[in-house]
Amino acid sequence: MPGMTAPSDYSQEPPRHPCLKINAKEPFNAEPPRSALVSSYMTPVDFFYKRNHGPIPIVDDIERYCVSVTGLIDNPKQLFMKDIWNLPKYNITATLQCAGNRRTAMSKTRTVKGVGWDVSAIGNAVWGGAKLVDVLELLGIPKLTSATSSGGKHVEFVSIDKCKEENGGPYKASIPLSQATNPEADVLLAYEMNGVPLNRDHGYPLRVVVPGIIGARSVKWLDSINIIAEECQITVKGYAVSGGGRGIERVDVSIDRGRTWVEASRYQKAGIPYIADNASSDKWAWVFFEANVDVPMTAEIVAKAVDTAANVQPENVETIWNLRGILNTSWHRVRVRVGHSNM
Ligand SMILES: Nc1nc2c(c(=O)[nH]1)N[C@H]1C(S)=C(S)[C@@H](COP(=O)(O)O)O[C@H]1N2
Ligand SMILES: [Mo]
Repeated sequence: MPGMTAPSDYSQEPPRHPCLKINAKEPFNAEPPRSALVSSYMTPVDFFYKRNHGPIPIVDDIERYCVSVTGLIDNPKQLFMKDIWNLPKYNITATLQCAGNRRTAMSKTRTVKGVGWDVSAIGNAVWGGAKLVDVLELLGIPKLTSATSSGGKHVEFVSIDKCKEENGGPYKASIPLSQATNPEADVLLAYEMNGVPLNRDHGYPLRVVVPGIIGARSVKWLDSINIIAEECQITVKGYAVSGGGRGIERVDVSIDRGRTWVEASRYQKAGIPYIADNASSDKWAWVFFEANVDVPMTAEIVAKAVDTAANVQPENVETIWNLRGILNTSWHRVRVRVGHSNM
């Protein structure tokens, strides 16, 4: 991306206030002492919680920095900072909270996964910037639109940071187009926080602010904005394995809890087609599978395999429950949320 780079290590991180309680060092995740929060209605930038998924990007040329707007839109465009500065400026006071705030307390009931936050992964600030509704109007998408003529129904924000949990990919989040084009929703492309340019931790030079508390949608270091359809194509990958040296005859994947299925492709070794029970296949080894499916914004993906003796995985774990909790061969179910992997 022009003008901004995303380092893959932590050698160029910005300075941070020594009072912050560090919950994870790399990527940097920290919250202020609780007393600092209640001592002012507007949280000072230094004390605002910092929730990162990778190293902080570096702006090397603000003049060249631009955000590309693409996807299901008639006129894709590159937006430079001057285009955004030229739009009417709004100052919106909004509290942002990480969805993982107070997670530590929850983990006392039963172990949970994620950064351990106390009670201060929350902050209130006045965000200054252009309204997303004005930016989209400039690009030909009118106010209060719920679908573009080419079927776009969501606005996806893509950043540039290399995120650990995304295997080095960027942080992304999306909101419905109806929210993005609603002037009352106050969605901002913000360049200021508490009256000063955003600092590096909070998304300099430009971030999205989606008011309404959930911080995860407020993508920092914006790289592109994509207008997307409700459904997204994703690749489902997994393994299937049977006992006794039997091969895998087929694997099916469903996105509607088993009402309809698509057959997945199967493979073991590159360049050699997998044929169950053939000498070219490793009979004692697992078989990988892969299928492309269109999924709605949220879905439960199910996979099941059939072996060469026509054994099929049972649908539910309840029917094969046993005291030792072994041999759970039931259908594998995975819940997904497209374009999302936050908190
Ligand atoms: N590019 C990018 N945007 C991001 C994140 C991130 O790691 N990278 N974290 C998200 C999450 S989970 C939260 S809660 C907020 C945190 O914003 P803050 O660090 O400015 O408080 O930013 C969101 N936007
Ligand atoms: Mo978050």
